[in-house]
Amino acid sequence: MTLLHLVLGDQLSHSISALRDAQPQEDVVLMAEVMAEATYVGHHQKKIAFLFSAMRHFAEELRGRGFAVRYVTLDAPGNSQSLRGEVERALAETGATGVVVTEAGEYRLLEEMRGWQAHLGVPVEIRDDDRFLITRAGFDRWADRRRELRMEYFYRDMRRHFGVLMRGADPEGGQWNFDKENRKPPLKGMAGPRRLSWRHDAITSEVLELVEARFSHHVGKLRPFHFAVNAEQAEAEFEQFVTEILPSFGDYQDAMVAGEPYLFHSMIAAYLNAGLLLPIDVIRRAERAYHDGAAPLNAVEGFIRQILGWREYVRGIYWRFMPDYAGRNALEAHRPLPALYWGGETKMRCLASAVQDTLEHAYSHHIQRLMVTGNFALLAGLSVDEVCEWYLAVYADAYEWVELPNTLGMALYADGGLMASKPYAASGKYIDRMSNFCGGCTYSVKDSTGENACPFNSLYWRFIAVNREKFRGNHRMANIVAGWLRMDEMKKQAILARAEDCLERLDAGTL
Ligand code: DLZ
Repeated sequence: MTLLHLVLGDQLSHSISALRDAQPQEDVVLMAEVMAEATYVGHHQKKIAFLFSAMRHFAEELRGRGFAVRYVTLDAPGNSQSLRGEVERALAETGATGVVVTEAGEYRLLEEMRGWQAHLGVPVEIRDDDRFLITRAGFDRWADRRRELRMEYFYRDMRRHFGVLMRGADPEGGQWNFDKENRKPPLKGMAGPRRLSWRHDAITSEVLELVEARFSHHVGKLRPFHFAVNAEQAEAEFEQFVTEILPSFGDYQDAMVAGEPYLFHSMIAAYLNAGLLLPIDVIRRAERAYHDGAAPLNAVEGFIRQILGWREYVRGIYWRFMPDYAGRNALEAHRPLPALYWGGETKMRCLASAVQDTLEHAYSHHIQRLMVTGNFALLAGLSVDEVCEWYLAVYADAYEWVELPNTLGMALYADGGLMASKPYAASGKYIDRMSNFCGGCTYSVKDSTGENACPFNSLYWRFIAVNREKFRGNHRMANIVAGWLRMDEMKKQAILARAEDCLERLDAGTL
């Protein structure tokens, strides 16, 4: 009895549950490049190239392990251009009598998969994605017991459960988190180390040509293309991070430097989220670096928190609150996404730099995402739907399960505080402290009013003024709202006038 084992583009792990009991002699593994997945948002060209090349390399590895792989390239004759269509064709052409698949990472696709059995007329087994360290049901059990779903408490429970960075019942170093040590501004002239870069083999070269031919109208720059495209390369990049970069990661986690998109960040999110690396492996490797004395605790703990804490937590939030979550817009933000997010001109150096990095690399690090592009979208009241779609499209690591809570919940506060205890709103002062952007900017970060004032400053106060009733019950916002209410009336009017001027210029593409 032949079974069809479907492996999706972000399920490139040999331990994936869909392959758990696949029989190389009898079964068929199906992988398919389809327009439905490549265009449900306008993915960055590099993201498509990375995924197609990694999929093709993974298929080769499976063949090397003796599997019969039916790999459908985008241009293959007869490609129906949808996953269901490819499953249907494969069933008809291989005589397989059932389908096995690991649950999709996105709600829209999992919902679709749930209808496959009825449509296809054969059993479709949908298995848990056990690459994550907590199941969806496990997260729900954790959440059911709580009034507030704060990441910090989830993370502590995960540390205890997996015994990561623990000394008996206590956290290593006597503290759960070392954030206070992890907020150093960049040093003058600071630059990140040179990263590994990979030669294109025949598979990658062919994929780059395909993407050039079919997706050149998509956002971003395709070349130079330097992503790892298989597990071995991804592991080598991670090993470079652990040995050369991790020691500085903690201190400068929140620092931003113009022209330095990576600084001391690991850049492994795209590999983790596509399955080339497994979370438990990278957590254990980082922990070992601490115990070997190769990296300090503040760096290792900060790194592990991102993976054992944030990554698992946002996935739990996503599945617990979808599909309602995607429609939330607590602050009623509806302004159309301005052209500058797609590379349009702006004199704001921080935004221009974060967007430029994004378009060039399909990457920018978390503090640029949260405190520059995200913070600006929050303050300017940009449409939640459009901002979420932008983040989903432009980053090579973005799938809705991770993008939506991070953008809608964390950056835009559109879930009304379900994830964050207060909005991540900041004026230009924060950006000035944590970056070297403001020195070379047209706008003056010291000013809130007048034509040269940094737009972040007036927009920040406008954001507080407009939403003050909504923040009334939030004790963490009380002082800020009080600060606005206490401000001299003339000054308030001048700030609001400058904010309106900024918004008009934003819409006109002249900010
Ligand atoms: C992101 C993506 C792209 C661009 N293309 C494909 C594809 O052609 N075939 C495929 O199986 N998966 C692709 N993916 C990843 C899927 O969109 C991803 O599996 C779902 O969004 C669920 O996370």
